[in-house]
Amino acid sequence: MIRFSTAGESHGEALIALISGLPAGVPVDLDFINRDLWRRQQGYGRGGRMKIETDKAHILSGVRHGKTIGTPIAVELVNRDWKNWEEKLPVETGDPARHQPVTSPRPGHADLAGALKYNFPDARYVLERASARESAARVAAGAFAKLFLRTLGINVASHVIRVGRAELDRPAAWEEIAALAAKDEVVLACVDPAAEARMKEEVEEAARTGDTVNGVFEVVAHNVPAGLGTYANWDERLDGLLAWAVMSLQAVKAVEIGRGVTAAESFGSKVHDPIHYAPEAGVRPTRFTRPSNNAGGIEGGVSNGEDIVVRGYLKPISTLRRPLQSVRFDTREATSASYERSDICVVPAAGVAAEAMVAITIAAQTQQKFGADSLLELKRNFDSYIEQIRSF
Ligand code: EPS
Repeated sequence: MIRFSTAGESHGEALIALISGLPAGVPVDLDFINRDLWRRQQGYGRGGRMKIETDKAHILSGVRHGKTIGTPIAVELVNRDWKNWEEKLPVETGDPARHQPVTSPRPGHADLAGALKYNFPDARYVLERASARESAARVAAGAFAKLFLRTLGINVASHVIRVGRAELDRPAAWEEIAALAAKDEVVLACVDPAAEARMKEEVEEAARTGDTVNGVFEVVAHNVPAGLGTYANWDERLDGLLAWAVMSLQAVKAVEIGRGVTAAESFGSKVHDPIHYAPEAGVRPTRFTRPSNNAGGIEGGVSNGEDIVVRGYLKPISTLRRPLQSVRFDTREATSASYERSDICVVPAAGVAAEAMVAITIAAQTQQKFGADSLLELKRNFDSYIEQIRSF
């Protein structure tokens, strides 16, 4: 069973990712992991923190001689900003005069709800863990899931389809989306330059007006075989698992599978993907083909062999340079919400974090279905199942 968790505060010494359950023998490419960490830091509209950090994976366990050994993998990501916070946020009591409380909660952030819940007199400890900085650790764990999936020919990529009012107004091919990950400069991770320019204008407007803007990313998992997840039980449906995984990311307020949203306003004849049959074998295992993929690769909670398409809708970042109204925790007086620094737009970065969540979910389902201790054993199980689908 693949499991993962993270630990760490945004301005603490380090973030930790812990992932277990991967089979032994998966080749570990450190450059690939660091590349994903770099990608998560990019994008037009990222804040000042990204100039401080250069996220790099320091693998502490579970990998020896370049391969997984079937034991828990611990990865450390050092926070370079820690040197500016050692006295403000020490593990020991430290000097209270040097602590840095956050006493006016930001609307939209976890500040107020978290302070009420944990009985904190200020929101410092809340935002330290609620911050999207935590998603760096998810990306490290997700990179391991991707490396595992790659050995089976399964790849996961993302792109941005909306920033504010600007949207990508044409379909994107898998090859275009996958190619974005190789680019050395990330603007807004959109496959269409004209749409990307319009998206950039939205970020520029938000920057000018002390505001924030986000949008919608789309994650695509390519070459996932039919048969992951099941309709047998509510908590085993692949769409439900993916929705949970992506919704758990900071700032995501809605998740859509395929054309889930517009399907609700359409007739069935315009939504469901007809089933065709191609007698000659193609590159994919199944000879059943679909001229469209409105279902986003999942029917009845089960992958159907088409690309899995998951969209995440992000609320705008809640830390505003022109802050909204708030209330001081100590005096209850009306005041402006706290502002230290912030991002203006994080849609491309959130897309990379969502790739990690989708990869981990699909890797977990793969390990569950083809369950094995070594990659050799898993591949044997996987290949024999693919053969079964091929000859169905
Ligand atoms: C983030 C680091 C944070 C923020 C952002 C995500 O750094 P800092 O708080 O030091 O500026 O840039 O966090 C938020 C958007 C948030 O609302 O907390 C990162 O590494 O992604």
